Amino acid sequence: MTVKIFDTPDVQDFLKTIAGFDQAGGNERAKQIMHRLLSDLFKLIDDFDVTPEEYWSAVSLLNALGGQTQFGLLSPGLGFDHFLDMRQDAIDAEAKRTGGTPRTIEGPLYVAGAPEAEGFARMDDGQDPDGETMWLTGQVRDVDGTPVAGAKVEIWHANSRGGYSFFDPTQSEYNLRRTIVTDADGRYTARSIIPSGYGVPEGAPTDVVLKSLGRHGERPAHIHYFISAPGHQHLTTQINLAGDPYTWDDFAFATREELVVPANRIEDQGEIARRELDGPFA
Ligand code: MBD
Ligand code: FE
Repeated sequence: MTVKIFDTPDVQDFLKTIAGFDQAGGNERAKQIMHRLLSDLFKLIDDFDVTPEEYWSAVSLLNALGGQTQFGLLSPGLGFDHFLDMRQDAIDAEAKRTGGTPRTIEGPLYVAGAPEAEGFARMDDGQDPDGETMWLTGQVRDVDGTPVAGAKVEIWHANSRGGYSFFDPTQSEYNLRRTIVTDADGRYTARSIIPSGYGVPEGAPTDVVLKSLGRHGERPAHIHYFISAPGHQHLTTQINLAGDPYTWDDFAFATREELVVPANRIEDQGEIARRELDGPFA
């Protein structure tokens, strides 16, 4: 036997009271949003006949997520981050802000305050025994194609085991995190190591949620970017290294066709030696 009480005056009045509708203080937008959120959840409990046991197990899961600061990790897995980007894309399209590299999600692993360099930076600390050297070079251009000198390029990525400094205690501070200011031609170069894909920690609360949906928590190998310059819109994006089995099966839904880039293996021993000696390379 099931009961449905959501539409009763008692429940509807109760929702207004909880959301502070009869109180003078507080914030009007907070009241409206909380009222809608609780209404939707109360209705869900009614519609699905959610049991007290199910409700308290959800509370326990939320506590575990919060206790391990994993709301920010589950969020892209539940598509919120990408949905916010889809909305931002629509806002840009409406304002006729078109062209340029597409945005994609920031993710939960950015850390401010990375070392800053002009034109070139070495990003890795040389401590990853499986780290294979990667040269990363690019040019910041405005939507008309004009190079932007002095643009800030913030780059962060995982190591050969898919771990990020600050979150992976085995890595040194700011390993694989740098801010590079573009040169007179708008160019930047980084020497780093090839990142591996990221996987949500096995058994973590985020993993429990994904498993309950029959989903995995894997991301393809990727490199995060913030690009900023005075007078220009900030860009948050990533590139994906082509050929990863998870390129089109990213648990965080961040892949975009234009952001999948091939990596070319440098075989020429002379060029390898020259790069080792000279660092940046015109
Ligand atoms: C990551 O490295 C990441 O970029 C996202 C979006 C989620 C988890 C780990
Ligand atoms: Fe990432």
